Amino acid sequence: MAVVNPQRPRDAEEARRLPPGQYLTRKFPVLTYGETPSFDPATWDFRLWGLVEEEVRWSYEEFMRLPTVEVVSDFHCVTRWSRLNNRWEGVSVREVMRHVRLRPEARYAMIHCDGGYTTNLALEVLLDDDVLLAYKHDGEWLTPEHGYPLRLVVPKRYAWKSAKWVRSIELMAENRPGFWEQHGYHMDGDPWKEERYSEPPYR
Ligand SMILES: Nc1nc2c(c(=O)[nH]1)N[C@H]1C(S)=C(S)[C@@H](COP(=O)(O)O)O[C@H]1N2
Ligand SMILES: [Mo]
Repeated sequence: MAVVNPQRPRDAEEARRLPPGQYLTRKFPVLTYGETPSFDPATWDFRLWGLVEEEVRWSYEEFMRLPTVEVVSDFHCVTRWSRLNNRWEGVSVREVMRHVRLRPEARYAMIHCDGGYTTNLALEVLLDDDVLLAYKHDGEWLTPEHGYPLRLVVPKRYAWKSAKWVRSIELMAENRPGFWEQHGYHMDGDPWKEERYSEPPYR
């Protein structure tokens, strides 16, 4: 009898989509450093700030009126599991960024989350067309552990860059390390280049 190992690609297509050093999971593991923050729609807001001509702030109700997109993408955690074909629904980061005029020096972004988690991204990575602020996954509202009410999804980077419980994006001139990047994870984190860790002193 053939034994199916769920961690191995089923076919050539899955094998092609698995970055080096990764195995497959068919489940949806939760990976959080710390507690799941609570959410109050009355006080929640989402902000774009830093190197922008004028800051923008949306209430939860306002944010949910922005046009929606759906993106199917693969999710690669640096701890080596990958989950293929995630159907994310939310607002494209390109759409959100249309509402601000960037200062010419803006080249990087810091993502700020409830609970204090941060992660940094180059602006060109953040503005890729498959990057979104998601509130649904595979047709269901995100559960609190997976980032409800709003998480970033950056398919072309390791999943620690896909920040959960996002509250703001800060535009910056210089690159600065976020939470895991300060603890030795790579500043860019491209899974196809296996950019898992950087050399000390991590900046
Ligand atoms: N705010 C916040 N976002 C986070 C994390 C976290 O600890 N806090 N963990 C990251 C890591 S390491 C991974 S692999 C993914 C996991 O997302 P999931 O728990 O929805 O699978 O979320 C990322 N986003
Ligand atoms: Mo991760």
